[in-house]
Amino acid sequence: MFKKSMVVAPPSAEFEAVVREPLEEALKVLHELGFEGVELSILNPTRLNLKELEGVLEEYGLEVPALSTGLNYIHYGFSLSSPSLEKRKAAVSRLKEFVDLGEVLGAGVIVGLMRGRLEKEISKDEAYRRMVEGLREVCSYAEGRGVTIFFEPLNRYETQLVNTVDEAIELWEKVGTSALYLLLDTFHMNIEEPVIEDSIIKARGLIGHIHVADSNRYAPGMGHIDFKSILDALRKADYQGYLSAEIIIKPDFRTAAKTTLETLKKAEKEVFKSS
Ligand code: LER
Ligand code: MN
Repeated sequence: MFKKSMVVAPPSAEFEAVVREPLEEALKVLHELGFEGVELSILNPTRLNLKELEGVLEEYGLEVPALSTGLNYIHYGFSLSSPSLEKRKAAVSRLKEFVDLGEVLGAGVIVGLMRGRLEKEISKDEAYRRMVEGLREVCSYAEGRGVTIFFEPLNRYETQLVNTVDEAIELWEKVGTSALYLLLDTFHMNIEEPVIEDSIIKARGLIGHIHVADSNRYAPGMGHIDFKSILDALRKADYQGYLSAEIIIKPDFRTAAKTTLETLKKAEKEVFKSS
């Protein structure tokens, strides 16, 4: 069985595939429904009231498997591959601040949108080189602190840098650090991978975190992804981490969260029964 979490962001977040409710209310609902964790999507980890956060996490018995960083790209343009030195530096130092928080909370740090997209001023090779350079610096900082970095292949409409599992494995080999793992997101995989299950098996041993969303990015169960087959592939790949729902909330938070859990639990039942 896999532990489950949901991505929760501040109500002001300009990203739609997250829960945007006041944190304490969101955690209360996740706890009541039976989630084991919460993935926190944060803008500035140094502005956080850590004591208060640790208090509510303890109150609702929730772990934090991962810290989601993409709002820093959406709101501020912080990007590892940016043509702007200032933006690249800001991305590296912000990711290091996330690593510091990850160390305290026992959470991995996601590099998804913060690798940036290809911008007009530079070539793809140059953008890629800068991304690798920034990633190496963040990973070496993370290694020293025992924190894991989760690199996420994203679909072609969100970036031109690393869209597929094959490309992510190639990047992993290039960066060459023990801190780096992959984050596979079923929404992106449904667009980019020829066969999602085969790609999961290919990434065996490298998968650090999973984002679940259905084909339309709504809750699992609201689209046409076969979660039984996906969870079976994750079982075969010996994946032990979280299934974290990064979904567009429809029709409302509680219903989306319940549908997520019901779909995943039903799929799990079938997968683990037959194993
Ligand atoms: C963006 O589409 C996404 O999947 C996020 O997890 C990236 O940070
Ligand atoms: Mn994702």
